Order: sequence, then C-alpha cells, then structure tokens
Amino acid sequence: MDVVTLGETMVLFTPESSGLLRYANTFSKKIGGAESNFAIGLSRLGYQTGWISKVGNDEFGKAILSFLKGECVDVSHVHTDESAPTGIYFKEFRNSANVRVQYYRSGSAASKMAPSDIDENYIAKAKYLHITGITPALSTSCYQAIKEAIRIAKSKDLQVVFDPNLREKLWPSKEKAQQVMLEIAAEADIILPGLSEATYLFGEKGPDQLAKCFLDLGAETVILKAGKEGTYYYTAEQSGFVESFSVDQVVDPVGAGDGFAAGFISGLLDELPLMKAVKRGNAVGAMVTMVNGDVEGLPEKDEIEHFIQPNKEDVS
Ligand code: KDG
Repeated sequence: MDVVTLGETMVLFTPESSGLLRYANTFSKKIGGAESNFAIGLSRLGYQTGWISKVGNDEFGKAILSFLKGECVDVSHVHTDESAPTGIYFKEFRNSANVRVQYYRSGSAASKMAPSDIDENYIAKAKYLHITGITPALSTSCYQAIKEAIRIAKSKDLQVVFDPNLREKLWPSKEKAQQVMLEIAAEADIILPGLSEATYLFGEKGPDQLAKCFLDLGAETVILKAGKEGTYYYTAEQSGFVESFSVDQVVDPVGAGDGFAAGFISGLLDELPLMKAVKRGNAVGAMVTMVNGDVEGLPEKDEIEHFIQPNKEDVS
C-alpha cells in the first residue's frame, strides 16, 4: 500500500440553488471528508490507498462504504459503530468564492474512533501516513487515535504527512486548536498548511518565516499553499515557489487542498523533484475547483497531463 489515512467522511447535501440555505428546497447527495477525498485523489491517479474510519450502521454509512469501494480505496479497516450515526454536512453557496458549510456530526460514529481502531500491521504496510487537523478536533478518543497512528508510523519508518485543515467550528477555542495542531506538526515529516493556517498558528509573518517555524519544529518538508497565487515549498536545502494554474471559473473550492495533497504526494511517490511534485499538486487542486463536489473533479493521471499542457512532460 502507498498511503494510509484516517478521518471522518460524511454524506454531503449540496443545494441545487445558490443563496442562503434556508431557501434551498432540493439537494443532491454526495460524499465528502478531507482524508477520504485525499485517498480517492491518489487512488484515481493509480496508487494504493487505505482509509481508516468509523461509520454508523445506517444507510449513509453504507453509501459511504460503497462509494469508497467504488473508488478502489481499501476500506477493510473501517469499523461500524452500532449506536452513533454517520455524520452529514451541507454546503451553502453564497457565491463561488464563498461556500459555507453546516455540519451535523457532533457525536457521530467517526467521532467514536479510538486507539483500539488502529491496527499496527495495517499502517505498517504503507509508505505514508496522512492525517489532518480535523480528526483530533472531533473528540478526545479521535485525538488519541491520531497519536497512536503517528506512534505506529514513526516506529515503522513511514513518512507522516500533516495537513492542518483548520476547521474553527470544530474547536472549543483558538488556543486549543493551536496547541493540538502544533503538537501534531512537531511529529510530522511533511506539512501542508495554507498560508492563513500557518498565520493562525504562528502569527503574521512572511512565508519564509512561517516555513522556518515549521522546519524548526522538525518537519523535513514544508508546503505553504497560497491559493490562486501559487505554492511555496521549503526543505533545509531548497525552497521555491510554483504558480497556480488559472481556472476560468471556480465552481466549488471545497476539497482543493485535499486534491493538492493527493497530487503532491503522488509526485513524491513517483520520486519527482519537489518543484514538479508541487506543480502536480497545484494542477490537481485547480481541477477540483472546476467541478461541484469535493471529489468529483479529481483527475486521472492523463487528465493532469492534458491540463498542464504545453508543459506536459513536466509532471509525468
Ligand atoms: O477539505 C474538504 C473537507 O472540508 C470536506 O470534504 C468536509 O471533511 C470535511 C470537513 O471536515 O470539513
């Protein structure tokens, strides 16, 4: 297996109209969750991925499992919780630049994940462990599950990839979010924050200073995503900036960061130079924004090559 990830996936209801959610009458049902978005992204690019989670013993849990199976993500370590429901969330399209989300996930099946759900032998099969800052915000037992997964990954020489994915709605306070995120960042090998997330953790500073804060915590590679501007990358030896691809119209930005992570890690799995891996991440992230849904825009490998033409050879 190339990558294992763990986190919550929800059924997502998307209104067919834009404007305030209170006026929406018809919705389409989709699936979304940062970690499974990432796993699907890599799977679609041809890599072996596994997703650890919990779903409810309900129709939505079954829908999520069959969706992930259909995307060729291994779900053999997804457990079913008999007493808690699968989480759901709604999107609200105020306009294409402003998509709000409304969660119904408190006490969900996934929030019951605990260290006992993490199988050492399963994680040991992968090269990368991917985690986000969403999971430790779900519950104390989820936080402990993340810590256990990191412990195992480190003992088995996996690279730990941490995407902060700050979701302020899930944290009791800014201080708690900062404390837990920094604790996890200090254990990660590769960190993928947005510039605004890095600023949330370390205060107003330039990209170089923000990256240095993460490198000083022990990260080997720091990727700072600056949205439609581009992406900065840093290691102890090198740094650079790769411009974003321009997109005619952003339809739905949710999931772009997960797409970036999938494209970027696929580049590392292919042993591309860092700059080219970042470029592939930028391409996947941009493609996600062009389609409604968290995962529907994730490309297959030949589509990325077409997307970045005329520099086709740069990402292959
Ligand atoms: O990154 C996209 C996620 O935000 C979305 O899929 C839902 O996992 C989700 C969350 O917690 O917001």
